[in-house]
Amino acid sequence: MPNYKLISFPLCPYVQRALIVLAEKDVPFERIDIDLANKPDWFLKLSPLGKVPVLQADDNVLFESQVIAEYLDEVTPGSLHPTDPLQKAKHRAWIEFASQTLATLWGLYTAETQEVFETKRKELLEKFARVDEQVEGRFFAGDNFHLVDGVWGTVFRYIQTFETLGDFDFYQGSEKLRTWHNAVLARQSVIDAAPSNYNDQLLAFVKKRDGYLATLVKTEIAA
Ligand SMILES: N[C@@H](CCC(=O)N[C@@H](CS)C(=O)NCC(=O)O)C(=O)O
Repeated sequence: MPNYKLISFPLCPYVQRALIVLAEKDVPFERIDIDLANKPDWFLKLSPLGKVPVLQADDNVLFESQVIAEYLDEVTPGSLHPTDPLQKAKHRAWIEFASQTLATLWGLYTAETQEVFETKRKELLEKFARVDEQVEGRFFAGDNFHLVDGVWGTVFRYIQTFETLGDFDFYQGSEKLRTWHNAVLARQSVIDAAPSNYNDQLLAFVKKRDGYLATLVKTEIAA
């Protein structure tokens, strides 16, 4: 197996996507965290888009979290994708939908006004209602954990933190979504993909952005 190095940033949901597969597949790797506000030159030379995660496999450089996740899944025994091509394509489609949901979440927690926040919250409700129709069990496709579950885990982690700030009704009372959320967030690979003080770090970030959501963060958070 090649020598793997994952260039990372602690709060990044896309980095978590790669970390979850590395943990699920028990792949040894070295992790290098960088400061995204002050990207090192060596990183900018390596990363065509200037974004994390980047995976170095010996001298080969891979970028884009889903490319990295799929590669790691393919070169290790077993698969976190279904074998049936149609089901696999469906999982990939709902992974892309999770990426779009992450973009909406970014819009929510950086919204400067309550009005923009509400627009983003409504967009999120619509997205969760759409994915709710697809969920078939404890996990996305029943009892087995797949790549798609890990990716949605990075969405649920934000929801878990934001739910401490108010009743935003993200899942509109859906038992199915709540069960899926709980099952994914209880998975060891998903737990270990974020720092243990993730909640505080995310709230500190929200405070620093000083948008509408920051007004709901009551306590002083040490960054
Ligand atoms: N589509 C990319 C998104 C990665 C991404 O947006 N990473 C963020 C951190 S979470 C980043 O590196 N941002 C730095 C920048 O845009 O300058 C992927 O899936 O890998």
